[in-house]
Amino acid sequence: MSIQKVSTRPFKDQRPGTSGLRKKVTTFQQPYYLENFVQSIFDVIGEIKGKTIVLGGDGRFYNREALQIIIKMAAANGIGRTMVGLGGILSTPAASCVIRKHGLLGGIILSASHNPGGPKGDFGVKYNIENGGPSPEHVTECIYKRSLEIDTYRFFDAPDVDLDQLGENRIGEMVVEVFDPVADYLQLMERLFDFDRMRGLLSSGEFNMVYDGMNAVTGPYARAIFERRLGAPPGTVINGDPLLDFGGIHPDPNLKHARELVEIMRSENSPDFGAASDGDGDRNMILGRRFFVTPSDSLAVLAANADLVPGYSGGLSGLARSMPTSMAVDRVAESMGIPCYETPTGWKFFGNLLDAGKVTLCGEESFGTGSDHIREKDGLWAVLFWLNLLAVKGESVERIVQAHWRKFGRDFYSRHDYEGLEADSANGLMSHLRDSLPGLVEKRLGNYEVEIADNFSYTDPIDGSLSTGQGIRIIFRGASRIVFRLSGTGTEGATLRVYLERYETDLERQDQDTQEALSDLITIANNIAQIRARTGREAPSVIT
Ligand code: G16
Repeated sequence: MSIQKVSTRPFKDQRPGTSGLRKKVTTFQQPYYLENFVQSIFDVIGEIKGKTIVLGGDGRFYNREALQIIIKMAAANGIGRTMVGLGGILSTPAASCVIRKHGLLGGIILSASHNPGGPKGDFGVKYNIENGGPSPEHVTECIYKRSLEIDTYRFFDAPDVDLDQLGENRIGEMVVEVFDPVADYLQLMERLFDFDRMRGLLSSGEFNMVYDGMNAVTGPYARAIFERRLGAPPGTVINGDPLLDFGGIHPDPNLKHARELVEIMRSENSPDFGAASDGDGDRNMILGRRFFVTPSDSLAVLAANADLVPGYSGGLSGLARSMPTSMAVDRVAESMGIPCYETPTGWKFFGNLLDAGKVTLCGEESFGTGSDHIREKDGLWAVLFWLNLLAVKGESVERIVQAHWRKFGRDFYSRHDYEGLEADSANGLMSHLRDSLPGLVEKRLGNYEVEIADNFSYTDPIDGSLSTGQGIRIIFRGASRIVFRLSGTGTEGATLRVYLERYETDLERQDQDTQEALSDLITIANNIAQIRARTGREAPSVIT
């Protein structure tokens, strides 16, 4: 066993995106690729000697191999203790929970989130800092800069650690602790939610639920929580074993990819409540019987009813949403007399607000919801929040949402994704939009009058940092909007996201079909962005 210093050369493509470095598995398998990025992390995060970090991933292909490499690099870099989830499993929210609970230096999470897995799928590495949240931009920028100049990495040449046995191992001076990745997280959930009440609901015989783990990381957590702790019958959790390729499922909990769950919830005898989470467990989708709750509505409903849940009954300090998320939650904040912050896309932008105690709940249209309990969005937390509400209110998911619309108005909302576009045409479309902005203000487009047309920028209220170019906003009078931005998480070509929102207070018109309600805005979006002409696409690849 010995420490080696290995000579290497930089790769030029290791700039972290919206959520860490995400690339094809085959890219990560190139010699030194993973090593360079991990060494770049260790090189820039400050004093690491003797400190503790947590490691784990969503169980996808290359998870175990990457963990063994990172463990040995951690030992060679002087880390004192590395905690690794049993079987290499650790959900993103659980990683955040463990970092905070044990006061760790940080953690490395291996996941490409909702992107497909397997030998031809995607892989990813993300570094979370001591507050449990994703590295802020200035840290990811340092990691990237370091990755451009790196010429050596450190590696401890030692046998692999057995990741399937709980307990302590040693590599050189470093202790490797293989720990139960569910325990701390479950304890935190027990503090926030009324487990007795939820248990009562699930054992009443009058209520049933189904949870889809999408063969990804949340299966073991969901079985422990819903089936063992809350007494739901075995089989409540479907696709509950983390598999290397997620069993061929694209682990993105939306209406297209969570097909099995969606079919169950549309069937004649559907359960009362359905939910799913993504590859690494930070996203959530909420369904009632033949009823889909948009993530934007979900955030607004949770905020409006937070006083019914023990962890939030003391009140909310503020709310936050990412810019493309619907404005439904803004109205809840207004009615409560608390602030609502609008941040760029990316959970890292909530970090400072949460740390400063300015925000209690926050969320994004991209199926992410969370609170100040950790510094990541949290899929199972959102499902438990809903379950707790259902147990207290004794009403169906649909009724709860419809009552919300009656009180606050409804934000018809949809996202149209054009995936796998040629980067040049996607960039051309965005630059055409940027050029068109000045001419759009005050213009009438069909029945809509443009109030604001800009490229969103954000000044962090806590540290004053400025983030520009965060998406094109066309805001119409009467609180309807179209937003355009390019995805920061894809690994193939470019993905254009078009976010459409129309606010409706007329009760008679709140029952329309969403796409129909948005049809005028869809036409306007196509026209101003010249989507067909510039991308050659007749229709979006995914509509959520
Ligand atoms: C990541 C971030 C989210 C963000 C999403 C946006 O999600 O953590 O905060 O909303 O990306 O993705 P895109 O840039 O493709 O629109 P995840 O679940 O992939 O970590």
